[in-house]
Amino acid sequence: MFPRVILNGTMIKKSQQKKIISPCNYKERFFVLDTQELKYSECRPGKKPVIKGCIRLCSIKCVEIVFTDLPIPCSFKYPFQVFHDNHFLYIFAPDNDCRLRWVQALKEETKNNTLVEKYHPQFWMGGKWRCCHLSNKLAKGCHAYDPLGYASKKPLPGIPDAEAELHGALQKTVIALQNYTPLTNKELALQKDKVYTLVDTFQADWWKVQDEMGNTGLVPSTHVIENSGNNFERFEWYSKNMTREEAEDILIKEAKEGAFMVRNSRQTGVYTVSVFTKASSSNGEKHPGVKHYQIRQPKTGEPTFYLAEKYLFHSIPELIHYHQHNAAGLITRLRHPVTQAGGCSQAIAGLSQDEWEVDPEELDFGLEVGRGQFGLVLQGRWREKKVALKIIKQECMSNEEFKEEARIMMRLCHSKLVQLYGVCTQRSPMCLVLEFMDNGCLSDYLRNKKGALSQNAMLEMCLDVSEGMAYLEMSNFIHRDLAARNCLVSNEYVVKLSDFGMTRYVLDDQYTSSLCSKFPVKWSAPEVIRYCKFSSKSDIWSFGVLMWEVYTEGRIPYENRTNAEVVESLNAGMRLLKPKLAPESVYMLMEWCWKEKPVDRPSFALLLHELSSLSYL
Ligand code: 4IP
Repeated sequence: MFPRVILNGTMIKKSQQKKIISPCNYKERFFVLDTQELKYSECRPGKKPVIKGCIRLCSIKCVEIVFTDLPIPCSFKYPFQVFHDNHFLYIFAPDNDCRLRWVQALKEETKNNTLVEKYHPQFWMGGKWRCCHLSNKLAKGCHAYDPLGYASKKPLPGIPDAEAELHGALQKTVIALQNYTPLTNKELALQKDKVYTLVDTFQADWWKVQDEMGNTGLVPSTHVIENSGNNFERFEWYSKNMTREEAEDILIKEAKEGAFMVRNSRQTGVYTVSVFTKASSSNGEKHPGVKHYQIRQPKTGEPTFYLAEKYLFHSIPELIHYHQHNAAGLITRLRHPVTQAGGCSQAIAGLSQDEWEVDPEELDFGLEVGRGQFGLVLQGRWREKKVALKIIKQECMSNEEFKEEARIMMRLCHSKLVQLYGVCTQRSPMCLVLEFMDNGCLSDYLRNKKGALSQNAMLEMCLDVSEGMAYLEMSNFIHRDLAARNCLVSNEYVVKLSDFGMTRYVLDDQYTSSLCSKFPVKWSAPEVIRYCKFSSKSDIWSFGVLMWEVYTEGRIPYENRTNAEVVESLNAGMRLLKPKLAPESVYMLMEWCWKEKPVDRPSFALLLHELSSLSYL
């Protein structure tokens, strides 16, 4: 009997890395599932498709969705796994419906096989399972496998009709008004200003939403708002009926660098961002003024918005959120939202001052554990917790600006980031309350452990940092000073990022101007040295240097060379040499980070996946 075709379509697959030397790559393939096999081919225009792989259905032991907390490094974002013949094939579908169709059909066709009882719901990465942390790829799974699964209990839906497609097109989205940390596994994390697809509103208080990675879950309906295009009243930066002249009056009165508002433009359906800067220049002379930027939409019909053409967003709140952190083409970052009645909005929506202000009575100050850019770091206690207390010397930091930012930084929460618990501003000098890291800074740690670090340990350090950076990249947050000295090592030897974004508040010109001695030229991308152009791609450059620091066990890059000499050799296309301990494959990643053009460098999401695959070496 001839096999019957059940499903076919284009998806992306990750190489299965069957051999130690297999590369980690993502390839677009045309998949065909029939009653006997799952085949995938390479399709090239005008040429016959070439079959690249074929899996007999009888060898399949598990098919399931992959849950992930990491960004996906290819353009299709909905992963599922096919475990067969002791190999794991990860396939990425373009949308969740497509993924469910494939998982459901494959489960149906394999339900009578000898299947696993338990499977791994997350990826195999960095030499371990992200779900249970076991380091044996063939270790028994950690979650009960359901061979039928929810979807396969129902018959396959028919081909969507025209009306259904129309409903799809009208699918509603919501915007998160504030962050939300799930308390049960039925819930989903929300990130302020991100857009989510609304799946269900069957309960008034809990709505089911889906994030861009395809994960669904319940969220409090009070934390989201319908993204109906012009529903911005609840945002502190929106002043609906403000004219250009009124906006100028209010912002000039406010006279704060980066004070801004979003208002309706005279053109119906168009919005304008008005922002005050002390540095607008006319005839070469600098003087304070208000700049007006229209929020534009590309003419492709896509629901995207931009102020600077390169930075596109799905919603206006997302766009504003991004430019609150990055000037990215604007004259200044949007620093202070100004309300309709004038006056900078005090609290970020939903977060009261109490949530980030630490009561000085609750702090116990202990011994000095270090000295940083901003002053002393002490060991301390806060609410029964061992903490690090960073005492900020007044002359070192622009306090007012930092207080605003601290609230944003407190929302950045990831296992590879040193957590900021709060800020104590009621005493002088101000102090930051941070997670305590027993093993100090990474550069010292590397030097102390010289000769004793295994290849795995070094790779693990790079993976930790790239995970933290992938999270910052996803949160549109630029580190600006990534280096081993700004990473800390926990008592469990986990490396975490610290001091992210802090250089913006340093008042020492020697540190902030690329021409001066304290500027970290040796860690900086060429576009940062030349034009102070920071981005996630300039962070990538610094990450390459950090990898170099790890594999040289804490050596100073370009030892014995001055900043000027370093700039000269970079301009001549020279790069740091391969550290003796770095395998060729690791050095190739460093070189990738040091590509002259930022676009040629990888994203952190991609780098993280590349690094993970190296743990086979
Ligand atoms: C190949 O990399 C392709 O990704 C293969 O996928 C993959 O085979 C190979 O993995 C990997 O080495 P190059 O194209 O750079 O050689 P495809 O066959 O779809 O092109 P899988 O087994 O994943 O299909 P290994 O593990 O077979 O080496």
